[in-house]
Amino acid sequence: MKIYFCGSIRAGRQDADLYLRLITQLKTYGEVLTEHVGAKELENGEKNLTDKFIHDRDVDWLKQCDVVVAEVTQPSLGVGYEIGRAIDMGKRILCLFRPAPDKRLSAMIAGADNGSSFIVKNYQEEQAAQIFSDFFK
Ligand code: 6IA
Repeated sequence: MKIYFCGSIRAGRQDADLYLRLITQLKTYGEVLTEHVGAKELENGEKNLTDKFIHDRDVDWLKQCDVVVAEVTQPSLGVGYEIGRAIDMGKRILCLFRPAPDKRLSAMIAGADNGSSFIVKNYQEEQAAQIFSDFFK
């Protein structure tokens, strides 16, 4: 099982620690291709990559993956782009959103839920383990 995890990078790193904890759980279900999304400091090597290299490598990983798991609470153009491309590739997708009074999920993500191949879950972190267990069974 190859898992492509999406989370905000340039759109803001305030949830990076949460991404790392979610990735740690996901690793019990398969190989996470995008572990760097949860990295505390993006490694120096990563910083020297060109945008074209990052884009092409990530699209290649998207093509290879079996499922996409996206933490969508912090809105990110890159994550939205990855989700759109993944839908087009016919991937199974799980989007996780932490509701808050000042946050509303884009209708283009919330409205894409179809109950099977595209799932959107409002959640709190302590519910993630059960959500993953249901999604991967
Ligand atoms: O628009 P964003 O930067 O928030 O997009 C985040 C999403 O795009 C993530 O889910 C990643 O899969 C992908 N992505 C964006 N930037 C990178 C990156 N390096 N390396 C790998 N994947 C990326 C950027 C490093 C740079 C900030 C120094």
